[in-house]
Amino acid sequence: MSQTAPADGTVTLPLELTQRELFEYVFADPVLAGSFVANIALAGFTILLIVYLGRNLTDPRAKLIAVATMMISVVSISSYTGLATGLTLSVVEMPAGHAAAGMTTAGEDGVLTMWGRYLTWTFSTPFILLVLGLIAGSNWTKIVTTCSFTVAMCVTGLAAALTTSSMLGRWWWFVISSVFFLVIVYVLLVEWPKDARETGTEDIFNTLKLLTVVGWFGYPILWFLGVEGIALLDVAITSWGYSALDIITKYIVTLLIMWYIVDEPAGITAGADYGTTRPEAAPADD
Ligand code: RET
Repeated sequence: MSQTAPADGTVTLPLELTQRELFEYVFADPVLAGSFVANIALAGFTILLIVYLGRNLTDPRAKLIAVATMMISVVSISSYTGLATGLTLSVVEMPAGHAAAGMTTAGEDGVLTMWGRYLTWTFSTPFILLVLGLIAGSNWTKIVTTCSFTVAMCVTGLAAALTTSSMLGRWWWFVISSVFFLVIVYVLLVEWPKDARETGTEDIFNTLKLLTVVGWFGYPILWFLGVEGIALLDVAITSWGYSALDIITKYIVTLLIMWYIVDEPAGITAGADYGTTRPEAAPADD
């Protein structure tokens, strides 16, 4: 990289916002700050509720579903703490031709990018899919397929948000990510409903499937309309959009799952020796 000093001898240094400045920027905007804080509170409350509702579970497979469900909120509380503290936020300069090109944020060229969201979806969405697959009674092949593709979708979505070299680059990442998303949608709409019918969990699965498919489609739509895409929506509204979708795809889905599994219905249980790493051992009775 070369830097040229103006003829009068003054040197212009590129400005970079500190984490403290980003934190102050977030909390100067109650709508933006609210979109983070509300989710920290909801995730904390959801974790406590899972502990409470799951306290009498005995079947290891039902417990696995409860733990994997809890991980969704564990990732979420960490994700939103990263956003609220400014740790996982950056001001990113959009390429020429982007609707938000030339915008400034807190005096710096660029728009506020909540890249921590895309990063943490990489860790939260596999747990959602693991739980849905377990409830449907899926084999591991389909579970691993969806979990792998969601990681690929989130990482390429992160790349779309952070690419500043060209518009084509940003949208190409968006297309790749969307194709990966369609693999997940296929398993959710075609494969797992069949499995759930055989397992006898189709009622709960179909409700979860509907919330998940409709909710998950909201994310790319929001990305498209938001400041990363065509910039029709401003940062705070985009952020609330994601937070609202998170409420549906994580906390509402979690509550439905927990209410269903507390009674340990036959479709989700597998007996005391499920998943043992000591096949020769007698089944434990706790
Ligand atoms: C992006 C942009 C690129 C194209 C696509 C996207 C999809 C994101 C989705 C996110 C789901 C997140 C959830 C989080 C819960 O913790 C990355 C926005 C297809 C579907 C459910």
